[in-house]
Amino acid sequence: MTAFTLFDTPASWADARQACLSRGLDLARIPSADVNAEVYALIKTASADVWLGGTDTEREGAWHWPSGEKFPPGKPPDLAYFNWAAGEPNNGGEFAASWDEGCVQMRKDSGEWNDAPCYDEQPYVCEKLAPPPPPSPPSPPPPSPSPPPPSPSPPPPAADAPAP
Ligand code: MMA
Ligand code: CA
Repeated sequence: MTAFTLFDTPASWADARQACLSRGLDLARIPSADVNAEVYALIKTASADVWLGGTDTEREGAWHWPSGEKFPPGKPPDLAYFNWAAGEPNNGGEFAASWDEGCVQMRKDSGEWNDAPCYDEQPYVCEKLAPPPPPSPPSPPPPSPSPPPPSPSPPPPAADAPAP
């Protein structure tokens, strides 16, 4: 089951998110190293670094996924997982006076994350949204027939016994 799809069409972060939503998807959320590896593998063929769903545009430094879950750096309770490249997020670093960096891209060469200007146009990865949990009526306990106990295996022949 693959929950992620690469769209190798350059778009700003906001346009990329709308494009995902219009397909019943959302920009990718990366909650674990396993998922990071899955998305990194998916974007090996991308033409450029890709947008993920992370953003801090509402409040500088308050990184969160489209689901609202926060991730570091930040204050607990956060998702524990992040994969920022060394020195990131830097909100532009030495260029911070010229532009803001409020959206998370995954670098195709390393799978690491960087904060980048949200208006940059780049490919993006959408994720299939989890369906709402089904209503759970009270269910009767499952029948539990106890299987017959396994028959004991015959003892091994004694080491010095002749083969039958
Ligand atoms: C670029 C841009 C930034 C990133 C730095 C890292 C020059 O800016 O991608 O988001 O932090 O590179 O050197
Ligand atoms: Ca950056």
